[in-house]
Amino acid sequence: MTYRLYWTRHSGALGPHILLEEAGLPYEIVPVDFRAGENKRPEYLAISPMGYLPALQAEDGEVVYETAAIMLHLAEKHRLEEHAPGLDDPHRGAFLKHLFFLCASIQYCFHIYYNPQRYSGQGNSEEAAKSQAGELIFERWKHIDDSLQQDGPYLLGNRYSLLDIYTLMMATWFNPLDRLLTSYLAFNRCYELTANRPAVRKIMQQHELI
Ligand SMILES: N[C@@H](CCC(=O)N[C@@H](CS)C(=O)NCC(=O)O)C(=O)O
Repeated sequence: MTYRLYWTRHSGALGPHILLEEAGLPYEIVPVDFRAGENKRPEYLAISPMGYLPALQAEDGEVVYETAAIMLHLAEKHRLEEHAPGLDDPHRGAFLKHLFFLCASIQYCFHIYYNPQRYSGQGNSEEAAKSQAGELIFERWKHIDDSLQQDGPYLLGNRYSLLDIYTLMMATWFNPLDRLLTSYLAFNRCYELTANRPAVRKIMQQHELI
């Protein structure tokens, strides 16, 4: 079974890409250049109706989109308990809390940051929407850093998981990344530990991030 990962460099494809690599699952990359509008072509909309990247397709044709859903789906389907605590695992509640916080409270701000024209509305400037989204992300990152200070070095304490991949992925979208790394030191440690894992380094190189 070979997965197809609909992919573009330095996007939400980074997280699923790292997870596929770390888990040693067979996959192929299908490049879709959203910067060139390829994600709005009918062929791609048939796979991901909002035109969002990434999307994951299994050999039987099943498609999963939404970054967090793809990662959770892969982890559960392939029993990657290291990456996603199972139903009876004492870390399950903390895992879900962090995962939903990352995608529902932070990732959507990145969507505004990178697409301010969709959110600014009449009479409001795109620049204001973008700047407000960037500051919200920065403020909310404190919650990640606080959690890591209380119980680090990873989001589940001593246990590395897909949450750390997800956090690293979103951090690479922050401009400038150094502002997060120098303001939030517990996060800085988690980022370094995660970024130095061989599979993570390999995929970050492929996304031209290092
Ligand atoms: N909630 C979606 C957001 C996906 C998203 O915004 N992807 C960006 C790339 S990182 C994209 O496809 N942008 C093109 C567009 O919005 O038209 C997810 O988590 O997958």
